[in-house]
Amino acid sequence: MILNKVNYPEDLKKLSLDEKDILAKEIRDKIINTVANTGGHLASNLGIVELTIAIHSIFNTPMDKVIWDVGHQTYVHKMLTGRKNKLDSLRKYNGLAGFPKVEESIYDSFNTGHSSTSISVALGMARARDIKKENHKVIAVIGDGALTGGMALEALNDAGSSGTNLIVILNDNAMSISKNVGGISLMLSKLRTRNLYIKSNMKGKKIVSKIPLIGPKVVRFVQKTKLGIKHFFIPKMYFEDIGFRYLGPVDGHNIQELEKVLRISNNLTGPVLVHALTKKGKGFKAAEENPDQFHSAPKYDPKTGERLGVKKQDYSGRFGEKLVKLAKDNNRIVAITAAMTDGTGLKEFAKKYPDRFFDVGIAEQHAIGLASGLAKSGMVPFVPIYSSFLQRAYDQLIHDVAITSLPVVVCVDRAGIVGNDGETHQGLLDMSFGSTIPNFIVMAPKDYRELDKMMEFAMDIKKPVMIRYPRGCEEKDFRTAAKIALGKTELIRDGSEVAIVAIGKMVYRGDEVCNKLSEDLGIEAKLINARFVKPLDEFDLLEKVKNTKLVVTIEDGTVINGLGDQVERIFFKNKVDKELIKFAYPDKFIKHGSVSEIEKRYGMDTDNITNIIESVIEANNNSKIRGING
Ligand SMILES: Cc1ncc(C[n+]2csc(CCOP(=O)(O)OP(=O)(O)O)c2C)c(N)n1
Repeated sequence: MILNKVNYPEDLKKLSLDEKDILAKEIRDKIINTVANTGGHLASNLGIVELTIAIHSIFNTPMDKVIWDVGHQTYVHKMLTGRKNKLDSLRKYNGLAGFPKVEESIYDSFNTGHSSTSISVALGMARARDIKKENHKVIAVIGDGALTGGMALEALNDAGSSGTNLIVILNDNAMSISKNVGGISLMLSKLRTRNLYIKSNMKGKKIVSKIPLIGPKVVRFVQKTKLGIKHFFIPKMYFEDIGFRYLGPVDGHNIQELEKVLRISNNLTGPVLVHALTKKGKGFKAAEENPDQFHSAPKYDPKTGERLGVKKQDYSGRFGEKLVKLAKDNNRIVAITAAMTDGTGLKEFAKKYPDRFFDVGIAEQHAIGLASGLAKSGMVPFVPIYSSFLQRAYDQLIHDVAITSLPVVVCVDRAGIVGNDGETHQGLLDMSFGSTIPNFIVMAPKDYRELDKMMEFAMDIKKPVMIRYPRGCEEKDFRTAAKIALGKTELIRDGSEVAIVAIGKMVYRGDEVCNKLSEDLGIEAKLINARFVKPLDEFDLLEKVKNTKLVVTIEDGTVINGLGDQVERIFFKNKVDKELIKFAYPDKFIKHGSVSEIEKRYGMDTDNITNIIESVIEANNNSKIRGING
């Protein structure tokens, strides 16, 4: 095996081109077999094998800095930079991260996870290098999907006119998670045919020149206007017009060609864009045929590609199903996605109502801006965005939606701990930042039925609303369908000793804790479903907890400014003297691992919550007894 001989880029540099081709196959096999067990971003990694080999063959990493956009395509890079023997631990607790991490390797120059950041970061590093009079290369590797993001376009705009030495490698597979969309994608698809155009042009010239009398004239005319035609047919001019030297397109699976073009880029000065054409899922039939399904793959059979485990309906699926139902009776409902049609459950909506569906590319800011324009003009936009990606659009939520109090329904998918994708993908901040925005209503359902109710409520209330729900399935159907009233909580279980106020999926955790308290100590605890983080009806909450001295909050978010803090503020404002324990995640970035491992690590599991409540109750009882006994 060639792979056995390769641990670091210097080993790669000793290989012949033939050996590198064999290595590419071995890397693919290893990734296919490993990701079958760990799950992960299979298709993007299979598509970038040769390009990664070429990058590490030509550039002098880690002196030269490579910034991987999104960072989901770095499994090959990790294998070639000293981590191939740890690949089995990918995305697992204490294992290799699924994204670049500076704390994991000196070959990871920058942490990524969200899309479209690489060119900005690379330009920053290049400018710092120039100021410090250093002499290394900075390379941004960005996909055509990520290039649709506003931040990437802002960076191209800045970099192009900067004159700074910077190499942008565009890994163009014509796919975002699903098929790429938008004008940039159209421009790239014209560029992809560039070689074909030149070839067919030559062929055409030969044929036309053979036509008697008019033939030569036509050829002369074509030659005279060639520049204009070139502008028309070959829009490489886009990159050149904004200040980049454009190299390509090059076959992204031909290591020899790639090395040739990267060598040229390495010797040029100023900003350079290398355009590589790749195939997502390359070398694994199932992934080539369904690259979207293997973008972020669950476990699968490495021989057949059959996905293992039957996929039950999850929150995103339920959201999509309900939206289709609502849209049937309300033709003002529109849906917007930022390149996540499938992930957010909008596939069916897109099929049923193509005129009311908008995929805007990886453009969360624009998605919210677009929604506000639609809302101002009488539409009812539903915009499902993953919690961590919604962070991008904080200002649009404030400036475009909330200040005018427009009826935009932001559906915050993957809220809370998401698990294996780690820090960049955990959805822990949305309740906290959502609550800071005046006019926004922030709510979370405990199960699917309540999600349906909240969507109806949001559609009717005509105000800015966020509804947050977690990754995965409901844990329990609580079978309550009490009407939603603004700010009002819902009593799920009655009790006396302790009141547990929980929100979203943590209502189930509260339910488990109640069961355990009952089993362990024979205590009946009160369980209150908060439903709202904001507004929280003070009178309603105080009334529900008035008979319990101990109040516990449980939420799947940061402890800063979440449900617990809202409850504490209400107690403080109303001078209510109660003991409050807040269960939430600390003010930290939380690494990758399974959801249950993370919950345990941060004391958010049923056993820990119950133990703490029990110890407080016991301590209080003892102190009471001590008090009685003097
Ligand atoms: C801000 C943000 N929004 C959405 C995503 C989810 N996401 C991860 S990869 C991806 C598609 C990236 O496409 P591309 O850059 O072409 O890379 P490819 O996987 O095709 O190689 C998307 C939408 C993200 N990571 N960041």
